[in-house]
This record gives sequence, C-alpha cells and structure tokens, in this order.
Amino acid sequence: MRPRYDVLSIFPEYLQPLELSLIGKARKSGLLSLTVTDLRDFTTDRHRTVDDTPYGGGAGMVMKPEPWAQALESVLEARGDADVVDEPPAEGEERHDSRPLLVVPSPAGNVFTQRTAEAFAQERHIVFACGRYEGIDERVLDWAGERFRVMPVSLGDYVLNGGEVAVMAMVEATARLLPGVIGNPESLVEESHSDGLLEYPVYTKPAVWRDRAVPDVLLSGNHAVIARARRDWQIERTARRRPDLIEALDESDLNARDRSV
Ligand code: 6GU
Repeated sequence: MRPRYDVLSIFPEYLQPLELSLIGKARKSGLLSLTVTDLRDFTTDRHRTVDDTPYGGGAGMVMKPEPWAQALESVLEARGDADVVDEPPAEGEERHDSRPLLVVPSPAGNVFTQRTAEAFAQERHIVFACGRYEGIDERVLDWAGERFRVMPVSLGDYVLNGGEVAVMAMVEATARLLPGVIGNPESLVEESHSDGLLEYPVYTKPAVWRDRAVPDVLLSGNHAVIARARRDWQIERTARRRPDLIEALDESDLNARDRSV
C-alpha cells in the first residue's frame, strides 16, 4: 500500500519543506504520494474569494463553503472512485469503511499524539483541509461526512494562524512511521512517546567534555546494566518534566523493577 496524502490550502508554498529531507526522499522514491492543491483554484469569481463575513457578527472572516466542496469533490474524482459502490460486507463481516480520512486542523480538535500518528500511518488516503481566518463554514464538515471520515485535529493548546504548520507536523510524524522512510527502523523503538515515556539522555564522544563526564555506566560495556540505567533515566525525566504522562501510564507499560524507581 502506497499511502496518499492530499493537502488543500490557500498557501501551497507553505508546504514546500515537505519536499526536503526524509519525507522529500520518500516522495521521490514512491513510498508515499503527497499532492498540495491551491484552494483558490476552486473559486469562480475574478478575485478568487475564499472568505466572507461571519453570520451573527464578530471579528474576522470565515471560509466560504463552496470552494471547499469543489476542492474536496475534485480530490475524490482524482482518486478514481468518486462513484464506486462498495460490495455489501460478507456474512458476519464488519463493513470496511473505505471513505478517505478528512483531517481538519483546528485548535478546537482532538489533540494529535504519537498514537494519532500511528493510526494515520495505517491509512491509505488522508486529505488535510487547511483552514485560515476564523475557520471553515461548519456545514462543510457536515456535508463532507457523507464522503469522508471527518476528524478535527489540534496540535495542542495554543493558536496558529492556519492549519499549514500543523499539517507539516502531522505529515512528518506520520510519514516517518511508514516502512522504508527511516533508514534504521530500530530508531523508532526507543524514542520519546513510543512507550509512553520521554527518551533517555544521550551522549557521544569525547568521554569528558568541558569538565563534564559521560555517566560511567555507559562505558561499562554491560548491556543489561545500561538498559536498566536508561529505563530509570526515562522514568525520572518523565516524572520531572511530564508528570501527566506518568499518571496516564498503564500498569502493563511498567516492569517489576520500574515500580521501585
Ligand atoms: Cl491544528 N490549527 C490551528 N490553526 N491552530 C492550532 C492547531 C491547529 N493546533 C494548535 N493550534
């Protein structure tokens, strides 16, 4: 399965960093496809208008519904299954929901986490709809629900000017989990949030730098002792910086010796 990502934005240039580095290479080598489309291509007036004043008053502008509907329909047509009718599910089988995922970046969405990235990495087709201004006319999300699985997603509790930077973060966090994107997949196993804890501190040569020595245990050559020390550092660091993550740990994430740290 080669996953497909579509990004709809009035600032397609904002997404250019996704042509660089590991994600850029993965696109060139065909591990994933990523298409960025200018929402203004789906306007019909001379000024290519995408926004209008809010009903009920208030500050700022709201994104008009029709350009969004046209853009989303065009994505479905490009997908080649705009009028595919699914076979009914076999006896006793769940119907597989083949609708693409429509991710709507918004500070009012559910928070994006490593678990979200892992779920996104299982998707065949994700469409990211980048809003600007005060947001997209709510009826678009309701209408889109017939064709997409709609998911409002936030990066965290602060406000960005639009969805573009959030999409960059979500695509990067997702694409690096796809097979073949990261050279050494073992580096995915021990990183922050893979097991609900923050990563342990790391060191490289020289063994003493500006009067600061690397912890002795790392020079011991005893891999079991090193693994135990790193696990302890992970727990200490997480307890200090992110006590909320310790609270959220499942008992089964811990081993017997963790409980005494
Ligand atoms: Cl996903 N979008 C916007 N506009 N602001 C945000 C955000 C998303 N996540 C946090 N702040």
